[in-house]
Amino acid sequence: MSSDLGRIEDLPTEYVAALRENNTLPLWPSLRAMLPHGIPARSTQPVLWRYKDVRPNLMRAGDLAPIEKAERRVLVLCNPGLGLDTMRATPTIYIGMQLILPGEVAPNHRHTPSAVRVVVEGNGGFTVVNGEKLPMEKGDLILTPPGLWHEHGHEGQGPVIWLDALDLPLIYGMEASYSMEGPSQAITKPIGFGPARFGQGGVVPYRSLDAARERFPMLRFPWKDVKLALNQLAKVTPLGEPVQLAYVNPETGRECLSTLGFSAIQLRPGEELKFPKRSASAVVHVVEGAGTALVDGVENRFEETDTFAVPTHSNVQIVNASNQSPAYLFMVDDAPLQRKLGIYQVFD
Ligand code: GTQ
Repeated sequence: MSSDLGRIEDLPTEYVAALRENNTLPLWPSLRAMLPHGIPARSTQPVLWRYKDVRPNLMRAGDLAPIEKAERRVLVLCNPGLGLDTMRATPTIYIGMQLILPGEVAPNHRHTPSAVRVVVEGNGGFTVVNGEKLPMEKGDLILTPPGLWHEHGHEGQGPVIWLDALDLPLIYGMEASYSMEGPSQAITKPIGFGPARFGQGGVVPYRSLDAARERFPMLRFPWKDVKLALNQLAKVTPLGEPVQLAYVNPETGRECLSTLGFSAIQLRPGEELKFPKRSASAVVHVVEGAGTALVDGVENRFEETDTFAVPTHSNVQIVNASNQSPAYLFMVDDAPLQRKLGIYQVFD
């Protein structure tokens, strides 16, 4: 196995200077760094963001950053292994915590990155996507796919906070990230439009079989339905096997967005789950319950509404701290992108 392919310092100085002069670089001294044997080079740390640390600073942003000036009032969860200025929780996944206060409006825009929201706390928030008003209740997943207009509002009391997940590092890295602003949308669809048509597993509106496929038939996945489905699945899943549901496009049965994937996990009371090692990176948000996550030997004790990063190719074990109640997790990963690239791997 060749690991010593020579160092740049061993080359004649005037040769290296001549290469630089011509905007070129010799591959061989860096080949192994770019193509390491067996496992990728990884800088992502299995970091835990505690909600009790993030929330007070987010509330302070409520005073410091008026919504009219901020457009989106967000604290970005940054992975220290990837640098605190590059807005990455993992190499492909951006995570933000967004605060909206009663009566505020986060104005209408659309952009090339894909985004989703998972509601963390508060009542009365809503997002309008493509003329559909989507109520935001704790644990709900709301999609704002690439290019679709979206704006947020709040018609309740107290703060509303949600987690934003975007493929921004990827799209920005491609130099393909941009947005457009527009006037507030007219609401053109009845409330509950998506779940009323596509919210029941196994059945879809008859006429959708003949119609051209909608790219995004479900924009809101209510947590109460997903939790019920997890509770049903838990009853028939052998212990030791993850109780995990993928959020899919109900018309295709495949992932609902092309880059990022979403799933919900139930940890049964006292359950210790070992996940198979995977090539995808992920971020896990704790919807309900508490426990311990052991990620590549780093132990993180998590509480409800905490969030942690899972690097590619890492060993993951998650334990429910309670012997009485289930715990519920939401996971976002870049597996859909990796599947499309033909590089997705599960190492059982
Ligand atoms: O709410 O549309 O965290 O455009 C980052 C970019 C949220 C949003 C973010 C965004 C949004």
